Amino acid sequence: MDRFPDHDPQETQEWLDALEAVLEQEGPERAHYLLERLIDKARRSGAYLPFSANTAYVNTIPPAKEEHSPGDHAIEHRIRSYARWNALAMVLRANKNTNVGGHIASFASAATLYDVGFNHFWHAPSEKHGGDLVYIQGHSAPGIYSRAFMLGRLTEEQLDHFRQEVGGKGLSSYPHPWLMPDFWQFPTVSMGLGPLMAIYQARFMKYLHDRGVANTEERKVWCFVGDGEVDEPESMGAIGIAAREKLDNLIFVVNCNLQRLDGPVRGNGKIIQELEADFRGAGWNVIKLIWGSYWDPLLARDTKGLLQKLMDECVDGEYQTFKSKDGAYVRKYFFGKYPELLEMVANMTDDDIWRLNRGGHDPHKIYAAYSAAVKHKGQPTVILAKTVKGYGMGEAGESQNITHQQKKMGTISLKSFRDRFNLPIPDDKIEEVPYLEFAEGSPELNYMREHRMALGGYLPARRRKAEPLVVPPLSAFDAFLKASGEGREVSTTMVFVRLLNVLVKDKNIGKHIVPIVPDESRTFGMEGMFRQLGIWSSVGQLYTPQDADQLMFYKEDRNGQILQEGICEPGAMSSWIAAATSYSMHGVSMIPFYIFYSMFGFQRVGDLAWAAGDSRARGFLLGGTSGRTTLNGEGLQHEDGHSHLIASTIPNCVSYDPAFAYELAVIMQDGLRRMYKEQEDIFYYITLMNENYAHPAMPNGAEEGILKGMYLFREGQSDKETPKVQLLGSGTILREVIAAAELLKQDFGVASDIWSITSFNQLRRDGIEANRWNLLHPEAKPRLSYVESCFRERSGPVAAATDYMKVYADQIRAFLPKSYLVLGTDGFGRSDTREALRRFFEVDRHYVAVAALKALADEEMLPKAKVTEALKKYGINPDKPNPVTV
Ligand SMILES: Cc1ncc(C[n+]2csc(CCOP(=O)(O)OP(=O)(O)O)c2C)c(N)n1
Ligand SMILES: [Mg+2]
Repeated sequence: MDRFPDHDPQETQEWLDALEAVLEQEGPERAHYLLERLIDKARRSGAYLPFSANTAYVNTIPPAKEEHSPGDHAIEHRIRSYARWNALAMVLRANKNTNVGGHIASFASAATLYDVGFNHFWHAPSEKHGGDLVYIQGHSAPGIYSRAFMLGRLTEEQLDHFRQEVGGKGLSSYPHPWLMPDFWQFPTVSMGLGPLMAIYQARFMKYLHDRGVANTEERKVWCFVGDGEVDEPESMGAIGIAAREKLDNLIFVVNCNLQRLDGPVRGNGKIIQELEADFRGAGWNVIKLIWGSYWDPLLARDTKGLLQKLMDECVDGEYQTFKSKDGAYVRKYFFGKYPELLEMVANMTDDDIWRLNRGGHDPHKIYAAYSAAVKHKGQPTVILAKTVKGYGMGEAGESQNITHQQKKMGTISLKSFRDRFNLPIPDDKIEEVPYLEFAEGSPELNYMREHRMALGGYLPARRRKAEPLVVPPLSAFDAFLKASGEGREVSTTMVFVRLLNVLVKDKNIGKHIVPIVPDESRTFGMEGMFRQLGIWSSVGQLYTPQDADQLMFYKEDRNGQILQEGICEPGAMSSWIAAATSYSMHGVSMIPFYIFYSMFGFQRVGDLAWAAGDSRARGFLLGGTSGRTTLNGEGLQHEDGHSHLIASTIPNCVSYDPAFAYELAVIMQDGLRRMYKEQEDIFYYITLMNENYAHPAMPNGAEEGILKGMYLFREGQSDKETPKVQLLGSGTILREVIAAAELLKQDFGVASDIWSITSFNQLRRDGIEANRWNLLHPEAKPRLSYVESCFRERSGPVAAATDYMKVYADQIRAFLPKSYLVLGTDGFGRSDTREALRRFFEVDRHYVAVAALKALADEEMLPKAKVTEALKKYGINPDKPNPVTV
């Protein structure tokens, strides 16, 4: 208000009195209406009134409007105190001997926020309710274990093995479904991914409901976010979509403890005010939960608004410092700023002042905020809860900059923590930091259990499997196993779209298919699906599409099947994760196919792909327009020569680079079988190309090799005199390899066995497995890797070419007994025709032929002069610069 000098205080008072009268007699809604009308009138009359997204620095819900918690607060306080202690104890005990780390201060600030949720709000899946989904802040994991321990869900031994997982009895450092598949649902510790995934989870639940796949109506997604974590663009980047989609099934709780790892979050500002403006501006329902109940009487007496003014003026850096001191300090440096306020607290002791609590530590206020949030309709809600980092840790960390990583507490601090929370631990036991439990039959244990049973059971808990789906046999794709026929040239992308068409029509799994596109449908030739399947929209289609008169018009529909994400790969990936974990979250398997420019896949959203692996996601990722030389024209930023390498870093990601229609059909069918019938926790990355060519029929018995990663595509005819080479190729470059075999035969009388390599990644994994076994069983008959078994009875050296970096094909070198020459596309891409690019990157048929001859010469099966002859014959300049460096 200081921005505007008050030129006429009497007039001001008249307006304020009028407003007060409306508030008293007609209520806040009427007052709101009148104010909006006044602002509207002023603007229409030409006045410039800049928008302010902020409200005063007080709780959004006034005391009179608070819904009262039905809980027993004394019992809840004891439960929470034990939970705090055990969380602290497990971190201290784990670090006494092993130094494995862990966090105390984060949960200490959030304990009450979780406790109220567990006791009163969060449903587990049951017959009555599908279950709420809670994204827990990664660093608060000890507190969640602590509660589970008190409920008998975890043992003391497990707590003692916090962060010591290798023996099998431990607890993971953070929420990881991969490591604790019956417990954790969401990997949240990579800051920013939790909030992003939660938004798309909430949206996907609306999708499932609209399509009649699952009833998700009463279910909520709760997402706990750190106030430091909101710095991540991923945390805030999708809040607009949550509002646009009216995700009233979504509740964010931002734990505003004013600190992050190194220090204050907004020392010079106010994080709650900043976030209020961001979220309100984006269209969210914002509930500020700043002050605890002890402030209510003071605020009620603040008729002149002076306390309010002081609250507004004080910055977060100061608020933090206050809580690292004591009541006397707060009296002097907070209330002391204005004599009237000093007077206001004159009859309060320093202890009374210290007890003035923050909203996020007040179970009554939290209950009121949660209850308002779950009832709110038409908008997502964010609760901005002010807390104290390291609450209760006293000198060992309360509100101190070092607190985030504090994992040691001396005896004095432990004793004062014990006293503060009234914990039954004798002095002579305090240094052992014993775990605390409520006895069987105690009111506290009964209370905890009863409240959880009333809400359907324990949380967190993760469902491992859903009903298996009936997946189509390979024969359903018969048409793809035959030759495409003369003149029928198509790309593998087209083949994929056709396969998808077969799948969406399948009577068993058609409904479960979720096509996901980030504004690239036309790039991949999928626009036909707009009309056929519809693009899901929660409001249907409110306009006549421009192309309404066309066969394949842009159809949005409440029952639409396609998720059109716009230009947002992280969002599309989050939708894919939601669909790919639907078997666990919703008990119904969905089959997502997310197709994207391969360059904007793993490289762009790699951390989400990692989280997908941790989440045990099941689904298909399709890297479209892949290959460094196959997407001609687009250039350096678009031409991908390494996505397979990144894919290979994720242990449960199975990746393929197929060349032909039948390969793709076999891979997809087996993927469906493994993920949705056998329910293996794996996901697929398949690259697709946009080069058109004819597709041959599947060689007899190729299925097994296609899936393992290689099979003999064509055997070279040779007698004993003819030198022979083994040629390997993958993706479209296989066709260059096939052409090279012709050249070798015609020009040099060399025979070639041609192998189609569907996955160097899978071949390497298999080889490593065999080698490992041999290492550990030195005297047993050695196991052969699949690569070795393929080449065991084959003669001649080996040469490989792919449209990826050389290291991709190089991965199998260790399993090849013979000399091995690898071609690949290292270096930045650029735009040109495919022919020119393949020449430039040295992966065209001529280079393959030269490489084959060189491999033969290295084995002394040909004179070296033959290689020189080939270089000349094919017009290759040996002094051409290396494409990596130009
Ligand atoms: C992407 C990412 N970057 C950095 C970290 C390391 N890190 C873990 S916690 C933390 C500070 C968190 O502060 P805040 O979000 O405020 O949570 P609090 O513990 O205060 O509740 C940081 C930087 C991480 N886990 N993920
Ligand atoms: Mg914080």
